[in-house]
Amino acid sequence: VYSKTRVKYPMVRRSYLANPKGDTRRDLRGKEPFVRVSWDEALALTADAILRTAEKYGNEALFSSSYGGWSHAGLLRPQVLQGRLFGLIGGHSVTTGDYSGGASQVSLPHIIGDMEVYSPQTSWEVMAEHTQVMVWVGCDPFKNNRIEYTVADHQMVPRWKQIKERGVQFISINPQYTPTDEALGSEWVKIVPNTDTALFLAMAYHVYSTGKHDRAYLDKYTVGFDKFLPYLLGQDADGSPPKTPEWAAKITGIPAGKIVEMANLFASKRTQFAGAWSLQRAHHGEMTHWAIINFAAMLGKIGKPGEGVGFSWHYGNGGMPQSNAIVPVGLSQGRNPVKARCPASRISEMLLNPGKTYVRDGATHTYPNAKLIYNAGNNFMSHQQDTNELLRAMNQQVDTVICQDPWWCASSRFADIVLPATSALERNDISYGGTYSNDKIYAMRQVIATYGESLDDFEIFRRLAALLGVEYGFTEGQTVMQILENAYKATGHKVPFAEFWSKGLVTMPIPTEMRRWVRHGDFHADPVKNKLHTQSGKIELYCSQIASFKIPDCPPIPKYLEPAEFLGNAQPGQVHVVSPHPYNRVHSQMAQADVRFEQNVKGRQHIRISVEDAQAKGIVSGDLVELYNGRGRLIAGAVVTDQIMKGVVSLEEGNWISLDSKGRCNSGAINIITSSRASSGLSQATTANTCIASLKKCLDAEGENRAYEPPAVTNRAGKLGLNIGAMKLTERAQKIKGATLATMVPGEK
Ligand SMILES: Nc1nc2c(c(=O)[nH]1)N[C@H]1C(S)=C(S)[C@@H](COP(=O)(O)OP(=O)(O)OC[C@H]3O[C@@H](n4cnc5c(=O)[nH]c(N)nc54)[C@H](O)[C@@H]3O)O[C@H]1N2
Ligand SMILES: Nc1nc2c(c(=O)[nH]1)N[C@H]1C(S)=C(S)[C@@H](COP(=O)(O)OP(=O)(O)OC[C@H]3O[C@@H](n4cnc5c(=O)[nH]c(N)nc54)[C@H](O)[C@@H]3O)O[C@H]1N2
Ligand SMILES: [Mo]
Repeated sequence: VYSKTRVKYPMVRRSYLANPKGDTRRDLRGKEPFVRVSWDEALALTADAILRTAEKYGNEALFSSSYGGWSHAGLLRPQVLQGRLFGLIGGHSVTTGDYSGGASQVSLPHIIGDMEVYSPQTSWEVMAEHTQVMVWVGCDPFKNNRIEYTVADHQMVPRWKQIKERGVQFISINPQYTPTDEALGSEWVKIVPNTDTALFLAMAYHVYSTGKHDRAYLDKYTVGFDKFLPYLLGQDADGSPPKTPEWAAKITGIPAGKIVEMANLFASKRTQFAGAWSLQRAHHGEMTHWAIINFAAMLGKIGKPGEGVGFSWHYGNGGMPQSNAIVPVGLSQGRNPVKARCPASRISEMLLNPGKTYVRDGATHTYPNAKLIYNAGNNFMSHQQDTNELLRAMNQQVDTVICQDPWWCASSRFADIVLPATSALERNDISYGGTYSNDKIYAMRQVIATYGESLDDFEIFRRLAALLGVEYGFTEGQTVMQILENAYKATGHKVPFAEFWSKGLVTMPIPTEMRRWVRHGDFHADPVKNKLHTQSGKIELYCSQIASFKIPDCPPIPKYLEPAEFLGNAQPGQVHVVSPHPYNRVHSQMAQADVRFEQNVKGRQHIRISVEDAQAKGIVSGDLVELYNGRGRLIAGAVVTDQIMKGVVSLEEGNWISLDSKGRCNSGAINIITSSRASSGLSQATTANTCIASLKKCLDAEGENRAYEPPAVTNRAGKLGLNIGAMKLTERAQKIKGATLATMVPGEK
């Protein structure tokens, strides 16, 4: 919180400040110095830019990149407050879906009636009692559960250890050996990235051809096996070969004998498949979870105690029993009158193609003509794939970029107006935990004074609302403490608010029956009474709804479709780059903090490289390496290890950006080289894990990594000269809101 990378005062990029309505020299974003301004000036400039954009192009041209909300685990999340403000002034274009589970959140509701990626898992006690084999497919709970969307409570760690002590066998299918595997002693099965679908198809082929599939289960709980089977057997109209273990061995790199051995083991033991989200952040990412579901269904496992499929074991302490208690809810985002949506990871495509139509989940949409980006609590310059493409798109299309963040993160640095927010330690809020157990409510009390001139997100948006004449609609006359108290009281918790606030924590009991809870258990017990929310009410091994969409790159059964780039079509010597979420941080947050020295190599993000690749390229641990492809180049620090397979490197996502004179990112930010290709026309999700690059030792770095230094700040030449009164902000806001003000609250000034 006291890092030199804090934004101390409101800041405006020099050329933007000099001429906000004219040529702002967009090409200098991220390059030229910032100028300190007062809050009054910064907010007037912001309000004016919002209004000018809406006046000229309509409210659709205001784009919120504030997707997700990993910034702050309280009730007053910046992106929610932002949505609330913009809703009151006629709305803005927003993102739809997310990066995390972007493919499966669209496909799985059609297939198994639920997104699954954000759903509670079978409770620990059931797992401990029933499970014999636990299969991690890319899944790494000991890393990914270190954080969560609310407050992580780490209750899973001792519980997994207990499960291990009961003799459960752990198998990890992953190009690298993970912290989970180390903790639980998993057997490591190395797989070529992006080929898991082929593995599960081959195991399905094997159990079918040896008669180990559960015909009665398929009849009772699924539809479409008759349409899936011909594909498995090589009798599909697509002319593809039978999905034999030998076929899959060539694709996955797993020997056919091992595929057969695993299929037999899973068929004969009570087995739970834990699929990561990483699997579906890939080209044709919709296919992988589906293939796992079809295989588990053929073995008759889904819905049985300790068996089946789960796609959220690594998230929200998956496995914690649920309290089902009411959790506190903050201010609502209200209604957004603008209907334009951009799939979360398609920002560059949207900017480069205003007005273009696209399909998602069977419906046709149009990209808005986005001219202003408002970013709060979100680091889109670091999280969006293909940074160079994004920079080109912003240069071409975006007049104003506003970033509201406590730090000089990648997005602040490339913004025109930077509004410094306080950090979570500098204000009051409430949170709860965990995402699935919901068994605690926390008081997030302010513990330090606000830093510099930074303001709480609530206060920044309240002041903007006041300038735009919608303050009452925004606050509804409440202070922050009143909002928090009301939210707490609405949970009905018996501990009074004052006592909760001073204690800091209250707990909620877990009902006994929830300790026996089994994912899909109700459906298994009675598939007629407890139908799934699919069209057929059953598990769809073939999905007629998806078939009806007729999407060329998303078939109605899970097929192995070769990724556009992977080891199977790479040039000799190239590597597949996976970009897992960081062990020591949440995405880009704290990338600048001292904790980075625990893992950084020569001040850069560390990259895991196999012993074989390192030897072939003359790289040793501690060397700088360059990773490059047609999209970009970056420099990272080598960690040579036998815990990653040959041909694959692993570079955690979330570094800030520092470009050298050759355009190389000198801090190792992965998205300089990733592709913005969509998974398919079904979900339009990110494919961050589908990335091929060349690797070499780097001997010509141009100096230290400067990504974690604050940018240059210069004094202004002369006065800003904004006559705020003359800007008539409130009057103009009334006009863009239109004549029918459904959002107007009586008494509003
Ligand atoms: N510590 C920490 N935890 C986090 C986060 C964080 O930033 N830090 N972020 C949170 C968020 S927002 C999300 S979305 C989740 C992400 O959760 P996930 O997407 O499940 O996790 P990742 O960390 O991206 O990747 C996990 C593993 O996937 C493997 N992998 C990559 N590609 C493949 C493949 O093709 N096949 C197989 N079998 N394995 C593959 C990687 O080697 C890695 O070990 O994590 C959450 N948890
Ligand atoms: N290559 C690759 N790219 C990826 C992924 C991947 O696996 N590989 N994963 C993707 C996924 S799943 C996700 S979820 C995204 C994550 O992308 P983001 O959600 O953008 O990630 P964060 O770095 O957590 O960004 C949060 C920002 O909020 C700021 N912040 C913190 N507290 C506050 C606050 O109180 N107020 C305000 N206003 N700001 C605050 C932080 O400084 C930070 O800049 O990345 C995606 N990008
Ligand atoms: Mo995510």
